[in-house]
Amino acid sequence: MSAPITLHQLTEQLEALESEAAAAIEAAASTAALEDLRVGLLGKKGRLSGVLGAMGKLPGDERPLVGQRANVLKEQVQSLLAGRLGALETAAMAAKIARETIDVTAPASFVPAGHRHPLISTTEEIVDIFAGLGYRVSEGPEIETDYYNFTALNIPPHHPARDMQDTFYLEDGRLLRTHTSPVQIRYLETNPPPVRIVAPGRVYRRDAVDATHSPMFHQVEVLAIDEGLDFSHLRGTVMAFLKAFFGDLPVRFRASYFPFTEPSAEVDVQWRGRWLEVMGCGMVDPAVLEGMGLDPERWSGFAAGLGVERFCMVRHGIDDIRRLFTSDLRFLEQF
Ligand code: 2U9
Repeated sequence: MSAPITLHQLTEQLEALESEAAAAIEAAASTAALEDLRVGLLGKKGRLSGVLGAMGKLPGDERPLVGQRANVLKEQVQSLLAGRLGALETAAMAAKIARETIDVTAPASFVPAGHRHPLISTTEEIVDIFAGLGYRVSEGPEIETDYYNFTALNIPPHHPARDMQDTFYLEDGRLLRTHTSPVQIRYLETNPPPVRIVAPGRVYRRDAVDATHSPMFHQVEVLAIDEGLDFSHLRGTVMAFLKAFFGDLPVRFRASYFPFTEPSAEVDVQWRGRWLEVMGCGMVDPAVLEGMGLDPERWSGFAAGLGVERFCMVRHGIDDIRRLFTSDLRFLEQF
């Protein structure tokens, strides 16, 4: 049997426990380590319980001395644990705040913004001018029937005028529209005059590619139908539009021919000392109005058409239409 424990020994154990606990708590690096320490010191099977268990073997009058000392120690350890826990939590929060700090003076990461293609911005500019004159915008399909692209526009099958606008045909007889005029025919089917519309969009023609031709290009077409419209309204509208787009340049009208207008004209502007053809126009042919069920004695109208590429090239001094379709960013980034 081992020697009975003495008051002196237990007091020494409590003192050792006190100094070891203080050092260990101060050194604990995490809340988990701190919890392990708490269980090891104050838990049911912890060191303090060990001392208290041994206390039962002391003479009765010595036990309260050890008990009081043990209680004081327990409170000390609890307050050291709480203090260290608080310090660890404060440090963790400070580290988190430091980690998540946003430097509002740091340079932004580069996001390429992009911008409209010059053909799109030119189209928008043209359409905006007509919107300011009271025109609505109408769009339609790029694959059309023969009726909407040709027949309704006074170009019957086998008419030589079809050669002016040869196009690409699908096997079912439909075709890629050669102008945006079919949009206007479709609009007239469901909207009675008075009508004022612009029709922007892609069109296709069987043309060989060179610096000024492309088998696909963009048009804006204009149509106004009302009572009492005559050539002076057409001329006034075209002049107002050209002035808004190009500024105050000399403009001339030359007599021309289109199957769907009579009379017809081509419009030139004087640009850097040269006459440039920029638009075609005319009074809507009475045969086209009649085909739409409109009485030409009551209704008259004017129409005009332009190629967006031409306007874009003149505006920006672009020498070759192919530059607009090759998607070379070194070129496009200039606009
Ligand atoms: C309807 C009736 C008539 C549209 C018109 C032009 C004149 C014209 C060309 C300009 C350059 C096409 O892009 S281009 O090659 N367009 O000259 N277009 S009158 O006439 C219409 C349209 C719709 C119902």
